[in-house]
Amino acid sequence: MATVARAPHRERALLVCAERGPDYDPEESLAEMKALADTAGADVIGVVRQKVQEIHPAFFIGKGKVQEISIKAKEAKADLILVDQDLSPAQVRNLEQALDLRVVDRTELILDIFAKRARTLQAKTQVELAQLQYLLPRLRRMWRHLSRLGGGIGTRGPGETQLEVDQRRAKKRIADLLKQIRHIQGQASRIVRARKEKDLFTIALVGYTNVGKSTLLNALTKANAYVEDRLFATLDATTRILTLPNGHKVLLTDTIGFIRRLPPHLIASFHATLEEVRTADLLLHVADASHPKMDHQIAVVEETLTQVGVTNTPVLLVFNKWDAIPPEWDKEAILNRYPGALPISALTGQGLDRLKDALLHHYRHQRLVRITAHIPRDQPSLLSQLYRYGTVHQITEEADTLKVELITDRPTAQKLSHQILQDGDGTTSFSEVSLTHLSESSD
Ligand SMILES: Nc1nc2c(ncn2[C@@H]2O[C@H](COP(=O)(O)OP(=O)(O)OP(=O)(O)O)[C@@H](O)[C@H]2O)c(=O)[nH]1
Ligand SMILES: [Mg+2]
Repeated sequence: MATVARAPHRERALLVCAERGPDYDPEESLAEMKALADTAGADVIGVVRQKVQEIHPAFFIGKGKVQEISIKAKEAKADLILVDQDLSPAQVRNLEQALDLRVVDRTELILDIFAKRARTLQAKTQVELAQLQYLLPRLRRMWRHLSRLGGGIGTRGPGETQLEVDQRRAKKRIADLLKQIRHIQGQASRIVRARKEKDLFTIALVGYTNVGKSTLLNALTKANAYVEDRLFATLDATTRILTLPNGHKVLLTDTIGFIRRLPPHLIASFHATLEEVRTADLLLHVADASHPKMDHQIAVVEETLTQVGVTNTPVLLVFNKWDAIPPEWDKEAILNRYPGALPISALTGQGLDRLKDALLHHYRHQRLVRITAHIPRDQPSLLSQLYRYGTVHQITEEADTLKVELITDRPTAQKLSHQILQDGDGTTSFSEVSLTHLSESSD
Protein backbone atom coordinates (compact mmCIF):
# COMPACT_ATOMS: atom_id res chain seq x y z
CA MET A 1 0.00 0.00 0.00
CA ALA A 2 3.03 2.26 -0.30
CA THR A 3 1.61 4.24 -3.19
CA VAL A 4 -1.59 5.02 -1.36
CA ALA A 5 0.29 6.10 1.73
CA ARG A 6 2.27 8.52 -0.40
CA ALA A 7 -0.78 10.55 -1.34
CA PRO A 8 -4.22 9.20 -0.52
CA HIS A 9 -6.01 11.10 -3.29
CA ARG A 10 -3.85 9.71 -6.05
CA GLU A 11 -5.54 7.46 -8.56
CA ARG A 12 -4.54 3.87 -9.17
CA ALA A 13 -3.90 3.21 -12.83
CA LEU A 14 -3.45 -0.04 -14.65
CA LEU A 15 -1.25 0.64 -17.65
CA VAL A 16 -1.81 -1.15 -20.94
CA CYS A 17 1.27 -1.12 -23.16
CA ALA A 18 0.21 -1.96 -26.68
CA GLU A 19 3.37 -2.67 -28.64
CA ARG A 20 2.78 -1.54 -32.14
CA GLY A 21 4.92 -0.55 -35.10
CA PRO A 22 8.66 -0.80 -35.78
CA ASP A 23 9.50 2.34 -33.72
CA TYR A 24 7.85 1.09 -30.56
CA ASP A 25 10.31 1.04 -27.67
CA PRO A 26 8.80 -0.80 -24.67
CA GLU A 27 11.18 0.67 -22.10
CA GLU A 28 10.76 4.21 -23.35
CA SER A 29 6.99 3.98 -23.56
CA LEU A 30 6.74 2.53 -20.05
CA ALA A 31 8.99 5.22 -18.55
CA GLU A 32 7.13 7.96 -20.39
CA MET A 33 3.67 6.74 -19.42
CA LYS A 34 4.75 6.41 -15.80
CA ALA A 35 6.07 9.97 -15.82
CA LEU A 36 2.91 11.25 -17.52
CA ALA A 37 0.70 9.35 -15.06
CA ASP A 38 2.70 10.63 -12.11
CA THR A 39 2.41 14.20 -13.36
CA ALA A 40 -1.33 13.76 -13.84
CA GLY A 41 -1.69 12.45 -10.28
CA ALA A 42 -1.91 8.70 -10.77
CA ASP A 43 0.31 5.81 -9.73
CA VAL A 44 0.83 2.95 -12.14
CA ILE A 45 0.00 -0.10 -10.04
CA GLY A 46 0.32 -2.70 -12.74
CA VAL A 47 1.22 -3.18 -16.39
CA VAL A 48 -0.36 -5.35 -19.06
CA ARG A 49 1.56 -5.78 -22.28
CA GLN A 50 0.40 -6.87 -25.67
CA LYS A 51 2.01 -7.01 -29.07
CA VAL A 52 -0.55 -5.63 -31.48
CA GLN A 53 0.06 -7.02 -34.96
CA GLU A 54 -3.29 -5.98 -36.28
CA ILE A 55 -5.40 -3.27 -34.66
CA HIS A 56 -8.72 -4.64 -33.47
CA PRO A 57 -11.26 -2.13 -34.80
CA ALA A 58 -13.43 -2.29 -31.69
CA PHE A 59 -10.83 -2.49 -28.91
CA PHE A 60 -7.46 -1.64 -30.50
CA ILE A 61 -5.92 -4.49 -28.47
CA GLY A 62 -7.01 -8.10 -28.96
CA LYS A 63 -10.39 -9.09 -27.61
CA GLY A 64 -8.90 -11.82 -25.41
CA LYS A 65 -6.63 -9.29 -23.77
CA VAL A 66 -9.63 -7.26 -22.63
CA GLN A 67 -10.62 -10.16 -20.37
CA GLU A 68 -7.13 -10.33 -18.86
CA ILE A 69 -7.11 -6.59 -18.23
CA SER A 70 -10.48 -6.83 -16.56
CA ILE A 71 -9.26 -9.49 -14.11
CA LYS A 72 -6.02 -7.68 -13.38
CA ALA A 73 -7.79 -4.38 -12.88
CA LYS A 74 -10.11 -5.92 -10.30
CA GLU A 75 -7.27 -7.65 -8.50
CA ALA A 76 -5.24 -4.48 -8.35
CA LYS A 77 -8.24 -2.33 -7.46
CA ALA A 78 -7.51 0.02 -10.33
CA ASP A 79 -9.46 3.29 -10.65
CA LEU A 80 -8.70 3.66 -14.32
CA ILE A 81 -6.97 2.14 -17.32
CA LEU A 82 -4.23 4.00 -19.16
CA VAL A 83 -3.32 3.01 -22.70
CA ASP A 84 0.00 4.07 -24.22
CA GLN A 85 -1.52 4.58 -27.68
CA ASP A 86 -4.10 6.89 -29.19
CA LEU A 87 -7.51 5.26 -29.43
CA SER A 88 -10.51 6.17 -31.53
CA PRO A 89 -13.61 7.44 -29.69
CA ALA A 90 -15.34 4.12 -30.42
CA GLN A 91 -12.45 2.06 -29.06
CA VAL A 92 -12.43 4.01 -25.80
CA ARG A 93 -16.19 3.62 -25.55
CA ASN A 94 -16.05 -0.14 -26.17
CA LEU A 95 -13.22 -0.69 -23.73
CA GLU A 96 -14.98 1.31 -21.04
CA GLN A 97 -18.12 -0.70 -21.51
CA ALA A 98 -16.26 -4.00 -21.39
CA LEU A 99 -14.13 -3.08 -18.40
CA ASP A 100 -16.55 -0.88 -16.51
CA LEU A 101 -13.69 1.51 -15.82
CA ARG A 102 -12.52 4.82 -17.19
CA VAL A 103 -10.11 4.36 -20.10
CA VAL A 104 -7.68 7.16 -20.84
CA ASP A 105 -5.44 7.13 -23.89
CA ARG A 106 -2.13 8.92 -24.25
CA THR A 107 -3.53 12.09 -25.82
CA GLU A 108 -6.20 12.44 -23.18
CA LEU A 109 -3.58 12.00 -20.48
CA ILE A 110 -1.41 14.75 -21.95
CA LEU A 111 -4.44 17.03 -22.33
CA ASP A 112 -5.35 16.34 -18.70
CA ILE A 113 -1.86 17.36 -17.58
CA PHE A 114 -1.99 20.53 -19.64
CA ALA A 115 -5.39 21.36 -18.13
CA LYS A 116 -4.09 20.77 -14.63
CA ARG A 117 -0.97 22.82 -15.19
CA ALA A 118 -2.38 25.80 -17.05
CA ARG A 119 -2.03 28.89 -14.87
CA THR A 120 -2.57 31.94 -17.02
CA LEU A 121 -5.72 32.85 -18.90
CA GLN A 122 -3.93 32.32 -22.19
CA ALA A 123 -2.77 28.82 -21.32
CA LYS A 124 -6.16 27.93 -19.87
CA THR A 125 -7.98 29.11 -22.99
CA GLN A 126 -5.61 27.21 -25.24
CA VAL A 127 -5.92 24.00 -23.26
CA GLU A 128 -9.68 24.20 -23.04
CA LEU A 129 -9.93 24.57 -26.79
CA ALA A 130 -7.69 21.56 -27.41
CA GLN A 131 -9.64 19.52 -24.87
CA LEU A 132 -13.03 20.39 -26.27
CA GLN A 133 -11.95 19.67 -29.82
CA TYR A 134 -10.70 16.32 -28.63
CA LEU A 135 -13.87 15.70 -26.65
CA LEU A 136 -16.46 16.62 -29.24
CA PRO A 137 -16.40 13.32 -31.13
CA ARG A 138 -16.31 11.53 -27.78
CA LEU A 139 -19.35 13.16 -26.22
CA ARG A 140 -21.52 10.24 -27.20
CA ARG A 141 -19.35 8.00 -25.08
CA MET A 142 -19.67 10.25 -22.06
CA TRP A 143 -23.39 10.45 -22.44
CA ARG A 144 -23.70 6.66 -22.84
CA HIS A 145 -22.10 6.28 -19.44
CA LEU A 146 -24.59 8.55 -17.84
CA SER A 147 -27.43 6.76 -19.53
CA ARG A 148 -26.13 3.42 -18.36
CA LEU A 149 -25.99 4.61 -14.78
CA GLY A 150 -29.48 5.94 -15.21
CA GLY A 151 -30.85 2.58 -16.28
CA GLY A 152 -29.54 1.79 -19.72
CA ILE A 153 -31.78 3.76 -22.03
CA GLY A 154 -31.26 3.10 -25.70
CA THR A 155 -29.70 5.40 -28.27
CA ARG A 156 -32.91 7.22 -29.10
CA GLY A 157 -35.17 9.29 -26.91
CA PRO A 158 -34.37 12.03 -24.43
CA GLY A 159 -30.73 10.94 -24.18
CA GLU A 160 -30.09 11.69 -27.82
CA THR A 161 -31.54 15.12 -27.27
CA GLN A 162 -29.24 15.63 -24.32
CA LEU A 163 -26.33 14.57 -26.50
CA GLU A 164 -27.35 17.09 -29.14
CA VAL A 165 -27.59 19.79 -26.49
CA ASP A 166 -24.13 18.88 -25.22
CA GLN A 167 -22.71 18.89 -28.73
CA ARG A 168 -24.27 22.26 -29.46
CA ARG A 169 -22.87 23.67 -26.23
CA ALA A 170 -19.43 22.29 -26.95
CA LYS A 171 -19.48 23.75 -30.46
CA LYS A 172 -20.58 27.14 -29.17
CA ARG A 173 -17.85 27.10 -26.55
CA ILE A 174 -15.27 26.12 -29.18
CA ALA A 175 -16.37 29.06 -31.31
CA ASP A 176 -16.02 31.43 -28.30
CA LEU A 177 -12.62 30.03 -27.44
CA LEU A 178 -11.45 30.38 -31.02
CA LYS A 179 -12.47 34.03 -30.90
CA GLN A 180 -10.53 34.56 -27.68
CA ILE A 181 -7.54 32.78 -29.14
CA ARG A 182 -7.59 34.96 -32.24
CA HIS A 183 -7.43 37.94 -29.89
CA ILE A 184 -4.50 36.39 -27.97
CA GLN A 185 -2.80 35.62 -31.27
CA GLY A 186 -3.23 39.23 -32.33
CA GLN A 187 -1.60 40.41 -29.12
CA ALA A 188 1.27 37.96 -29.51
CA SER A 189 1.85 39.11 -33.09
CA ARG A 190 1.83 42.76 -32.00
CA ILE A 191 4.44 42.08 -29.32
CA VAL A 192 6.62 40.28 -31.82
CA ARG A 193 6.20 43.09 -34.38
CA ALA A 194 7.16 45.71 -31.79
CA ARG A 195 10.27 43.71 -30.98
CA LYS A 196 11.15 43.40 -34.64
CA GLU A 197 10.74 47.13 -35.08
CA LYS A 198 13.15 47.74 -32.24
CA ASP A 199 15.28 45.04 -33.77
CA LEU A 200 15.59 43.26 -30.43
CA PHE A 201 17.47 40.01 -30.72
CA THR A 202 15.41 37.14 -29.34
CA ILE A 203 16.63 33.73 -28.29
CA ALA A 204 14.05 31.01 -27.63
CA LEU A 205 14.76 28.03 -25.41
CA VAL A 206 13.40 24.88 -27.00
CA GLY A 207 13.66 21.23 -26.04
CA TYR A 208 11.99 18.10 -24.82
CA THR A 209 9.93 18.45 -21.67
CA ASN A 210 11.82 18.28 -18.34
CA VAL A 211 15.30 18.85 -19.82
CA GLY A 212 15.93 21.97 -17.72
CA LYS A 213 14.89 24.89 -19.95
CA SER A 214 13.34 26.90 -17.13
CA THR A 215 16.28 26.13 -14.84
CA LEU A 216 18.57 27.46 -17.56
CA LEU A 217 16.50 30.61 -18.00
CA ASN A 218 16.76 31.18 -14.25
CA ALA A 219 20.50 30.50 -14.23
CA LEU A 220 21.21 32.85 -17.13
CA THR A 221 18.92 35.74 -16.25
CA LYS A 222 18.17 35.46 -12.52
CA ALA A 223 14.55 34.99 -13.53
CA ASN A 224 12.11 33.21 -11.32
CA ALA A 225 10.59 30.69 -13.70
CA TYR A 226 8.77 27.67 -12.32
CA VAL A 227 10.88 24.52 -12.21
CA GLU A 228 9.74 21.04 -11.34
CA ASP A 229 10.86 17.48 -11.93
CA ARG A 230 7.64 16.65 -13.72
CA LEU A 231 6.50 16.96 -17.30
CA PHE A 232 5.12 20.17 -18.76
CA ALA A 233 5.94 22.43 -15.82
CA THR A 234 5.92 25.37 -18.23
CA LEU A 235 2.92 26.15 -20.42
CA ASP A 236 3.46 29.83 -21.07
CA ALA A 237 6.16 31.95 -22.51
CA THR A 238 8.40 33.82 -20.08
CA THR A 239 10.73 36.39 -21.56
CA ARG A 240 13.68 37.90 -19.68
CA ILE A 241 16.56 40.16 -20.59
CA LEU A 242 19.87 38.41 -20.95
CA THR A 243 23.05 40.48 -20.83
CA LEU A 244 25.74 39.10 -23.10
CA PRO A 245 29.44 39.26 -22.12
CA ASN A 246 29.96 42.46 -24.14
CA GLY A 247 27.12 44.16 -22.26
CA HIS A 248 24.64 43.78 -25.08
CA LYS A 249 21.10 43.00 -24.02
CA VAL A 250 19.04 40.37 -25.80
CA LEU A 251 15.78 38.62 -24.96
CA LEU A 252 15.62 35.04 -23.75
CA THR A 253 12.28 33.25 -23.90
CA ASP A 254 11.34 30.05 -22.12
CA THR A 255 8.29 28.17 -23.25
CA ILE A 256 6.44 24.89 -23.46
CA GLY A 257 8.47 21.69 -23.76
CA PHE A 258 7.96 19.12 -26.48
CA ILE A 259 7.21 15.41 -26.32
CA ARG A 260 7.01 12.77 -29.02
CA ARG A 261 3.65 12.66 -30.74
CA LEU A 262 2.50 15.95 -29.23
CA PRO A 263 -1.26 15.99 -29.84
CA PRO A 264 -1.96 18.06 -32.99
CA HIS A 265 -4.84 19.86 -31.23
CA LEU A 266 -2.38 21.15 -28.70
CA ILE A 267 0.09 22.36 -31.29
CA ALA A 268 -2.72 24.16 -33.06
CA SER A 269 -4.22 25.82 -30.02
CA PHE A 270 -0.82 26.78 -28.57
CA HIS A 271 -0.05 28.67 -31.77
CA ALA A 272 0.22 32.00 -29.93
CA THR A 273 2.57 30.66 -27.26
CA LEU A 274 4.70 29.05 -29.94
CA GLU A 275 4.86 32.37 -31.82
CA GLU A 276 7.90 33.10 -29.63
CA VAL A 277 9.64 30.05 -31.03
CA ARG A 278 8.63 30.77 -34.61
CA THR A 279 9.90 34.33 -34.59
CA ALA A 280 13.09 33.93 -32.55
CA ASP A 281 16.39 34.93 -34.11
CA LEU A 282 18.14 31.99 -32.50
CA LEU A 283 16.95 28.76 -30.93
CA LEU A 284 18.79 27.46 -27.91
CA HIS A 285 18.01 23.76 -28.08
CA VAL A 286 18.40 22.27 -24.62
CA ALA A 287 18.91 18.50 -24.46
CA ASP A 288 19.14 16.34 -21.34
CA ALA A 289 22.48 14.57 -21.65
CA SER A 290 21.74 12.38 -18.63
CA HIS A 291 18.68 10.89 -20.34
CA PRO A 292 19.22 7.48 -21.96
CA LYS A 293 17.03 8.53 -24.89
CA MET A 294 18.66 11.88 -25.56
CA ASP A 295 19.27 11.23 -29.26
CA HIS A 296 15.65 10.33 -29.79
CA GLN A 297 14.48 13.37 -27.85
CA ILE A 298 16.68 15.66 -29.95
CA ALA A 299 15.16 14.16 -33.11
CA VAL A 300 11.62 14.64 -31.76
CA VAL A 301 12.33 18.30 -30.98
CA GLU A 302 13.67 18.84 -34.49
CA GLU A 303 10.57 17.22 -35.98
CA THR A 304 8.24 19.21 -33.77
CA LEU A 305 9.94 22.45 -34.73
CA THR A 306 9.17 21.70 -38.36
CA GLN A 307 5.56 20.90 -37.41
CA VAL A 308 5.29 24.18 -35.53
CA GLY A 309 6.45 26.02 -38.62
CA VAL A 310 10.03 26.86 -37.69
CA THR A 311 12.32 26.79 -40.67
CA ASN A 312 15.79 28.17 -41.22
CA THR A 313 16.27 29.57 -37.71
CA PRO A 314 19.84 29.00 -36.51
CA VAL A 315 20.06 26.52 -33.63
CA LEU A 316 22.62 26.20 -30.86
CA LEU A 317 22.48 22.81 -29.15
CA VAL A 318 23.47 22.42 -25.49
CA PHE A 319 23.78 19.26 -23.42
CA ASN A 320 22.28 20.11 -20.06
CA LYS A 321 22.50 18.00 -16.87
CA TRP A 322 26.11 17.24 -17.78
CA ASP A 323 26.66 16.92 -14.02
CA ALA A 324 24.21 14.01 -13.84
CA ILE A 325 25.68 11.78 -16.56
CA PRO A 326 26.33 8.30 -15.16
CA PRO A 327 30.10 7.82 -14.66
CA GLU A 328 30.23 4.80 -16.98
CA TRP A 329 28.99 6.75 -20.00
CA ASP A 330 31.45 7.94 -22.62
CA LYS A 331 31.18 11.74 -22.55
CA GLU A 332 33.64 12.16 -25.41
CA ALA A 333 31.45 10.00 -27.63
CA ILE A 334 28.39 12.12 -26.86
CA LEU A 335 30.24 15.30 -27.82
CA ASN A 336 31.62 13.71 -30.98
CA ARG A 337 28.16 12.79 -32.15
CA TYR A 338 27.06 16.43 -32.15
CA PRO A 339 29.89 18.70 -33.23
CA GLY A 340 29.48 22.24 -31.92
CA ALA A 341 27.17 21.33 -29.05
CA LEU A 342 28.14 22.59 -25.61
CA PRO A 343 28.07 20.62 -22.36
CA ILE A 344 26.48 22.61 -19.53
CA SER A 345 24.75 22.28 -16.20
CA ALA A 346 22.05 24.79 -15.43
CA LEU A 347 22.12 23.45 -11.87
CA THR A 348 25.83 23.82 -11.07
CA GLY A 349 26.60 26.62 -13.53
CA GLN A 350 29.17 24.54 -15.37
CA GLY A 351 29.74 25.73 -18.94
CA LEU A 352 27.45 28.75 -18.68
CA ASP A 353 30.21 31.26 -19.40
CA ARG A 354 31.12 29.37 -22.54
CA LEU A 355 27.44 29.28 -23.45
CA LYS A 356 27.15 33.05 -23.07
CA ASP A 357 30.22 33.49 -25.27
CA ALA A 358 28.63 31.22 -27.87
CA LEU A 359 25.40 33.22 -27.72
CA LEU A 360 27.37 36.42 -28.18
CA HIS A 361 29.10 34.87 -31.13
CA HIS A 362 25.76 34.00 -32.72
CA TYR A 363 24.41 37.45 -31.96
CA ARG A 364 27.40 39.08 -33.61
CA HIS A 365 27.27 36.79 -36.54
CA GLN A 366 23.64 37.64 -37.18
CA ARG A 367 23.45 41.22 -36.06
CA LEU A 368 26.77 43.02 -36.38
CA VAL A 369 27.77 44.48 -39.67
CA ARG A 370 30.82 46.15 -41.01
CA ILE A 371 30.40 49.54 -42.56
CA THR A 372 32.81 51.18 -44.89
CA ALA A 373 32.23 54.90 -45.11
CA HIS A 374 34.18 57.33 -47.25
CA ILE A 375 33.94 60.77 -45.72
CA PRO A 376 35.54 64.04 -46.84
CA ARG A 377 38.64 64.93 -44.85
CA ASP A 378 37.24 68.37 -44.09
CA GLN A 379 34.20 67.07 -42.24
CA PRO A 380 35.46 66.05 -38.78
CA SER A 381 31.92 66.07 -37.37
CA LEU A 382 31.09 63.04 -39.48
CA LEU A 383 34.10 61.21 -38.16
CA SER A 384 33.15 61.89 -34.56
CA GLN A 385 29.66 60.63 -35.31
CA LEU A 386 31.12 57.39 -36.54
CA TYR A 387 33.00 56.99 -33.28
CA ARG A 388 29.78 57.41 -31.40
CA TYR A 389 27.96 54.81 -33.44
CA GLY A 390 30.23 51.80 -33.12
CA THR A 391 33.73 50.43 -32.94
CA VAL A 392 36.04 52.02 -35.48
CA HIS A 393 38.09 49.22 -36.86
CA GLN A 394 40.39 51.07 -39.21
CA ILE A 395 40.88 54.52 -40.78
CA THR A 396 42.74 54.79 -44.07
CA GLU A 397 43.63 58.08 -45.70
CA GLU A 398 42.75 58.21 -49.36
CA ALA A 399 43.08 61.02 -51.93
CA ASP A 400 40.23 63.31 -50.78
CA THR A 401 38.55 61.16 -48.24
CA LEU A 402 39.02 59.10 -45.14
CA LYS A 403 38.00 55.50 -45.48
CA VAL A 404 36.51 54.46 -42.14
CA GLU A 405 35.69 50.88 -41.29
CA LEU A 406 33.25 50.55 -38.46
CA ILE A 407 31.58 47.64 -36.74
CA THR A 408 28.13 48.13 -35.37
CA ASP A 409 24.75 46.46 -35.25
CA ARG A 410 22.36 46.60 -38.15
CA PRO A 411 19.79 49.13 -36.87
CA THR A 412 22.57 51.53 -35.93
CA ALA A 413 24.15 51.05 -39.32
CA GLN A 414 20.90 51.95 -41.00
CA LYS A 415 20.46 55.04 -38.85
CA LEU A 416 24.03 56.01 -39.55
CA SER A 417 23.82 55.70 -43.30
CA HIS A 418 20.79 57.98 -43.11
CA GLN A 419 22.65 60.46 -40.95
CA ILE A 420 25.72 60.59 -43.13
CA LEU A 421 23.58 61.18 -46.17
CA GLN A 422 21.71 64.00 -44.47
CA ASP A 423 24.59 65.76 -42.77
CA GLY A 424 27.07 65.52 -45.60
CA ASP A 425 27.30 68.35 -48.11
CA GLY A 426 25.55 66.47 -50.87
CA THR A 427 27.82 65.22 -53.58
CA THR A 428 31.12 64.63 -51.81
CA SER A 429 30.30 63.79 -48.20
CA PHE A 430 29.43 60.20 -48.61
CA SER A 431 30.50 57.72 -51.16
CA GLU A 432 29.86 54.30 -49.77
CA VAL A 433 28.28 52.42 -46.97
CA SER A 434 28.50 48.74 -47.53
CA LEU A 435 27.00 46.33 -45.08
CA THR A 436 28.29 42.83 -45.06
CA HIS A 437 27.84 40.07 -42.59
CA LEU A 438 30.72 40.04 -40.25
CA SER A 439 32.66 36.90 -40.91
CA GLU A 440 33.63 34.67 -38.03
CA SER A 441 37.26 35.59 -38.27
CA SER A 442 36.74 39.32 -37.84
CA ASP A 443 35.06 39.56 -34.45
N1 LIG B 1 21.18 17.32 -12.37
C1 LIG B 1 20.64 18.34 -13.02
N2 LIG B 1 19.32 18.57 -12.95
C2 LIG B 1 18.81 19.63 -13.63
C3 LIG B 1 19.64 20.49 -14.41
N3 LIG B 1 18.84 21.43 -14.96
C4 LIG B 1 17.57 21.17 -14.55
N4 LIG B 1 17.54 20.10 -13.73
C5 LIG B 1 16.37 19.50 -13.10
O1 LIG B 1 15.49 19.00 -14.10
C6 LIG B 1 14.12 19.15 -13.69
C7 LIG B 1 13.32 19.87 -14.77
O2 LIG B 1 13.75 21.19 -14.86
P1 LIG B 1 12.88 22.34 -15.57
O3 LIG B 1 13.76 23.54 -15.66
O4 LIG B 1 11.55 22.48 -14.94
O5 LIG B 1 12.72 21.67 -17.01
P2 LIG B 1 11.91 22.27 -18.28
O6 LIG B 1 12.69 21.86 -19.49
O7 LIG B 1 11.62 23.70 -18.10
O8 LIG B 1 10.59 21.36 -18.18
P3 LIG B 1 9.10 21.66 -18.74
O9 LIG B 1 8.76 23.08 -18.51
O10 LIG B 1 8.31 20.72 -17.92
O11 LIG B 1 9.13 21.27 -20.18
C8 LIG B 1 14.16 19.90 -12.35
O12 LIG B 1 14.04 18.95 -11.33
C9 LIG B 1 15.53 20.55 -12.35
O13 LIG B 1 16.03 20.76 -11.06
C10 LIG B 1 21.05 20.21 -14.46
O14 LIG B 1 21.85 20.89 -15.11
N5 LIG B 1 21.47 19.13 -13.75
MG1 LIG C 1 9.89 24.66 -17.94
